[in-house]
Formats: sequence, structure tokens, C-alpha cells
Amino acid sequence: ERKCHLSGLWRNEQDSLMEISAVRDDGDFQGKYLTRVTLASVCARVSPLKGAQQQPGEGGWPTFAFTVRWDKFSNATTAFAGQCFVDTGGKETLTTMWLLREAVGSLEEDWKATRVGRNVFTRKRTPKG
Ligand code: B9F
Repeated sequence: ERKCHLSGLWRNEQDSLMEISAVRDDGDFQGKYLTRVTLASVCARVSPLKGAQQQPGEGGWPTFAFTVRWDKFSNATTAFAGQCFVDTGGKETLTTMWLLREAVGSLEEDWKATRVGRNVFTRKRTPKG
């Protein structure tokens, strides 16, 4: 059973890209997120990502969570939570659920401020391999 390494370049089924830099000893990590899909009129730009991975212990694949601040779009934020899996062929898959929180102008609008969904990421191979 192989270990799961979060660092590197990943792509999801919506063609978004994320690059996670080295995961620290305590599980914290940072990276960049480039979304292909957006409801904004501005072109997609790189947004900062911050997260934490559970220490890989015995029995099962580690879970993790990270946030992406859409600071180039607005003050919306997405929180992702998921788990990393490696199949017998070595293929790595990150399954996640996300909550996208949009900033609304008043408490009365709070009911419509959150979207929910699922994203599955696989490792994007670089030309170098
Ligand atoms: O479209 C979002 C946005 C934030 C403020 C104006 C536009 C930013 C991109 C979100 C990308 C989501 C999907 N991409 C992906 O890879 S995050 C979850 C999905 N997974 C209008 C106001 C708030 C949202 C839309 Fe906006």
C-alpha cells in the first residue's frame, strides 16, 4: 500500500488546476489554485490555497482540508475537505466536497450565500514525468 503525497500538480473534472507545494512535517501546506469555471466576468487568475493534511497513520488514507480565497474575484472563499487514495496501479485520486461562500450584503441574504459540490482530482503529469 503506497503512501499519498499531496504535493504537486492536480487537475479536477472541471479542468481546474491546483499546485500544492511541499507538505510540512505538521501537515500544513500551501499552494495555488487556477479555476477554469467561474461565474465572474474576469478571467480566471491564480488564487492562494492553504490547508492541512491529517498525519498518515495506520489504517486508511489520510484526510485533508484546504481553503481557496478568490481574492482576484471578490471576497468569496471555498473550503474543500477530502481524502487521498492510491489504487494498486499507483493512480492517485483526491475526492473532495466543497462549500463556496459568497459575500452577501446583509444578514437577510445569508440564505443564498453558500454553494456546495464535489470535485475529484487526479495528478497531472508534467512533460518531464
Ligand atoms: O466564480 C467564483 C466567484 C467568486 C466571486 C465571483 C465569482 C470564483 C471561482 C469559484 C470556482 C469554484 C469551482 N471551481 C472548482 O474547481 S470553487 C468550487 C468549484 N471547483 C459568484 C459569487 C460567488 C461565486 C460566484 Fe463568485
